[in-house]
Amino acid sequence: MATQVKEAKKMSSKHPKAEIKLDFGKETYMFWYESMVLMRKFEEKAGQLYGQQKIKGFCHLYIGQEACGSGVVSALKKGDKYLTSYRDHAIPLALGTHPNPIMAELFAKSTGISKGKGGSMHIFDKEVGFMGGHGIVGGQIPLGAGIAFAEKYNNTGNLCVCYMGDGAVRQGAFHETLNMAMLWKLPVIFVIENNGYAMGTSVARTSNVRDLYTLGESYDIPSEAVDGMRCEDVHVAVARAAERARSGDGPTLLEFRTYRYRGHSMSDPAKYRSKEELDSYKAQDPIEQVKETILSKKYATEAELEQIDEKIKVQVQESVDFAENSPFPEASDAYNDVYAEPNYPFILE
Ligand SMILES: Cc1ncc(C[n+]2csc(CCOP(=O)(O)OP(=O)(O)O)c2C)c(N)n1
Ligand SMILES: [Mg+2]
Repeated sequence: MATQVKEAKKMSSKHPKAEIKLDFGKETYMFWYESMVLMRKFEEKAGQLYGQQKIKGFCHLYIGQEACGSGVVSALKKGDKYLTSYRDHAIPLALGTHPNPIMAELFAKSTGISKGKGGSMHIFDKEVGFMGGHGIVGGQIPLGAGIAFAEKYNNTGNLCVCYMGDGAVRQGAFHETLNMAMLWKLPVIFVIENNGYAMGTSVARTSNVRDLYTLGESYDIPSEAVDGMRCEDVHVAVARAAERARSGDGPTLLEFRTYRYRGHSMSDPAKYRSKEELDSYKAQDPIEQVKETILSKKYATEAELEQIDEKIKVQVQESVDFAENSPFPEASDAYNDVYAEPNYPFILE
């Protein structure tokens, strides 16, 4: 993949790249490390609990893709909005959502972030700007442009990052949204997390267009491929896109080349790919890459990183205890928080 990224790394000459200096300090590296270890340990635990049938229904893990979350969050600011697909537990953790209500949501408990009524695919935390958690492939793409439209209309200076998988780019909604977003110069960053597969179907089997970032160029959107296993590359590309969005130049499309170590969901044994392929990505593990830099730059010692790991392990276990000890929602709660409430705030206020 590394060579694939290198070959693909270009942007149309109509949209020259702004210079962004690669100058990350201790604080950024420690943020990347802590947030990615939290995502990884949280989801490894969720996977285990799924096996024990404590967590039921759908459960799609982000393990392997963590740099695509942390590298974006470090490049943006409070007030910016985020949307993604059903692979949605990890990004809010990087944004600062407490692990307890996310774990409780996976357990379908009333203390969950969506009151136990959404489950794994519907994590939502307005406080940190995380606008879901969407189960319909590509469904969040027009919503992301809509949010960006609202930010522009209200002159907030905020932008919206809209994540999607490689499978979602074959949806009509993707193309319609890209066209309008560029026409209206909306402050949106479209992020394709190209992990090589849509369920069991590889990118190569879905279209002749395999360099997915080139799809943005059809709509005159500045577009590029990024090594999604490296926080540094992700951060720089997003910082550049954010500058463009905030200065009124409109959207950017970024294709993060990444990989999920686990199957599509918990019910997928992932027999469509080889062990060699998986191992080649594990050798580029984003957490290990960041750890190596932290140690080589002496931002922390091995022992200090182990202490962070231990602290996070305890935090994850606390989230499990919190979820276990919480009640399920009352049956009558099924009638609450339904769109058709007479005082639905967005309509009446
Ligand atoms: C409109 C729609 N069609 C089909 C599905 C079933 N489905 C769920 S996930 C998925 C694959 C999507 O893959 P991709 O966009 O690459 O995201 P990834 O799972 O790799 O993150 C499909 C086809 C769905 N949820 N919505
Ligand atoms: Mg995919």
